[in-house]
Amino acid sequence: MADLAELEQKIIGLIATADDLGVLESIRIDALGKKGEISLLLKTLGKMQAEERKTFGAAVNQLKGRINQALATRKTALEDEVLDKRLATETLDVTLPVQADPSHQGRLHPLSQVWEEVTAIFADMGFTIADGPHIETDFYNFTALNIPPHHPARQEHDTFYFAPDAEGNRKVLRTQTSNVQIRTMENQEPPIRIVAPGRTYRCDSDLTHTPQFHQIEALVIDKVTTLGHLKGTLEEFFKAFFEVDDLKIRFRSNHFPFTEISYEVDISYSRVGNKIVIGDGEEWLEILGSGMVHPNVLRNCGLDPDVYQGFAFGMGIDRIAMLKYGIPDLRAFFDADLRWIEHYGFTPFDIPSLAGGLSR
Ligand code: 2NM
Repeated sequence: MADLAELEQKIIGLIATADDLGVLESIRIDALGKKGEISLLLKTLGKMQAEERKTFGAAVNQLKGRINQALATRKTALEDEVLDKRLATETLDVTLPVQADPSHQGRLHPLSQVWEEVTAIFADMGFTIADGPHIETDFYNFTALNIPPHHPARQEHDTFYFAPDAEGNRKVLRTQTSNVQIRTMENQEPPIRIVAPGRTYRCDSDLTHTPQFHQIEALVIDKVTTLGHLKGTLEEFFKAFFEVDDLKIRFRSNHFPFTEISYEVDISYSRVGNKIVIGDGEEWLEILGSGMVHPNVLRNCGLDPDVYQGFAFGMGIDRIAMLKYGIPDLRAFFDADLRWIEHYGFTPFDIPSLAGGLSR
């Protein structure tokens, strides 16, 4: 019995000074493991007299209980120490600014944003988005649009020409997106309601022109299509695009080979300081060309002008992007300057829609 007290003192002493969980576990194995000191004591019970076995067995079992208790207490204490140490080193400063998620760092180019905005508006009005080739034959870029060979209007287009083929035909980089309208009229029975946004090309480069630019052209063909439809469409479009309730539009007579009657369209704005504010105002800004599709164009596409008529218009996406977002220099669009994109760009997760808001 004296041995038991001594053994208890030794083991409890070891447990009290164990300073990590690994050491504590080896103390447990040495005492209570299969070949541990307590287990060996229990194995001696078999050789004892019944009376002795009873008292000694009970004493060893109680000792075992106390050792288990001491082990559990020390284990909890050591685990708390480990946790405290972690909490002390792993600090989190909640006053630091939130780091931007990398997926939110990219920016949409303002042209891409405006492209999405205009297509969202026209799609909402019931237009289909159409596209076509950028490298085009002379017929689709000029002749079908009522601009015959040697017509002076061809010179105004500053066309990029490819080298002539074996038959002497020269393809061109399209100077406007009207080739899409021509191809649509050839291939699709009216009613037609399409917009064709896309890249266009002219050999011209200065403060307000780049050799590659962007246009959106619209075409509506039906049995009854009027100037009233054109005016209503444009008024709705500009109010939606510039996100204003008040806006006036003005039609000025003009001439295009592909429309008869033809108009240039202005929208109203006012000057606040040196800023242009689109909306109600006394000043006028030229914004697009439009008209009723010329009967010759309809005929060139196999449509009978006595049955069908329609309107078309075209405008520069680059220009309306500059106007809406106050971007002063067109050439910056093509510079790929990251600082510029960060300033003028849009987050790709704000998808423009009439219901959800265009530019927010
Ligand atoms: C403009 C201005 C006015 C136009 C005409 C056609 C077609 F194919 F129907 F004849 N497409 N686009 C048009 C009319 C384009 O851009 C300033």
